[in-house]
Amino acid sequence: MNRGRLITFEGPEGAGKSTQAAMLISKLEARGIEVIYTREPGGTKLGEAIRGILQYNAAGEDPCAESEVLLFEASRAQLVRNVIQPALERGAWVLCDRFADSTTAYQGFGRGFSVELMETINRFAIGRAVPDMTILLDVNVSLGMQRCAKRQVGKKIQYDRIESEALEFHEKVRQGYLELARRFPERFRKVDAMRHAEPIAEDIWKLVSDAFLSQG
Ligand code: T5A
Repeated sequence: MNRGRLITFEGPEGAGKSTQAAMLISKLEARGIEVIYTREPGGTKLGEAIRGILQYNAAGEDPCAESEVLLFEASRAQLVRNVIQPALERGAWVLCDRFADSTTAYQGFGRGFSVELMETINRFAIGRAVPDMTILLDVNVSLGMQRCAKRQVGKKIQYDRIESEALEFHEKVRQGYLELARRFPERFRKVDAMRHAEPIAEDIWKLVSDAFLSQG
């Protein structure tokens, strides 16, 4: 049995990661491929509980910046061991909505922790689950935020703890992602996400099918 593929979606807020992951899943499933979709933080019972703490202060107090890093990593370690690694080993493909690069971009470039330290902690959390491809959906901060705001029209839900950070923070995150794409060209594929969903999905399909499905 061949190992499956791990494809991660990254990008700033409102980049369209969930939308594009769903579109890619339909295309892969139409080819008879077993696909597991999951997200970070979350994807396991423990991870979803951590998500509540990180996004909506479920514990009743803000995590300090160091705790924030470790909580994201705890969610990640659990997701890798209980969901991602077993799926890859049985040959399934895993599409993960955010993964380790989110910590490097948000807590490293955004919060200002050492990028090397974030990468070291990421390696501890992910073990062998290194993504085969990371699709960076690049969107400028104002457009991404407009999309998030539009999605919330008529709903009670407000911006979560990290979405509520200043625009400068989100700009550092975006620039951090672009830097990661330059540093790791073998894994990252940058896609212009400031377009309609359909042409973005076509570009992603070409990248994925050329890389993994064209060998026959
Ligand atoms: N975080 C996460 C860290 O700080 N460190 C970490 O290590 C990790 C893992 C997670 C938060 O945690 C932070 C980052 C985040 O702040 P989340 O709720 O999972 O929070 O939020 P996001 O991952 O940012 O996901 P979003 O739901 O905000 O955005 P998506 O998934 O990128 O976008 P999507 O597909 O939901 O689309 C947003 C809206 O835009 C529309 C959609 O219909 C939707 O309404 N849309 C488009 N509109 C126009 N054109 C397009 N091309 C569109 N594509 C989608």
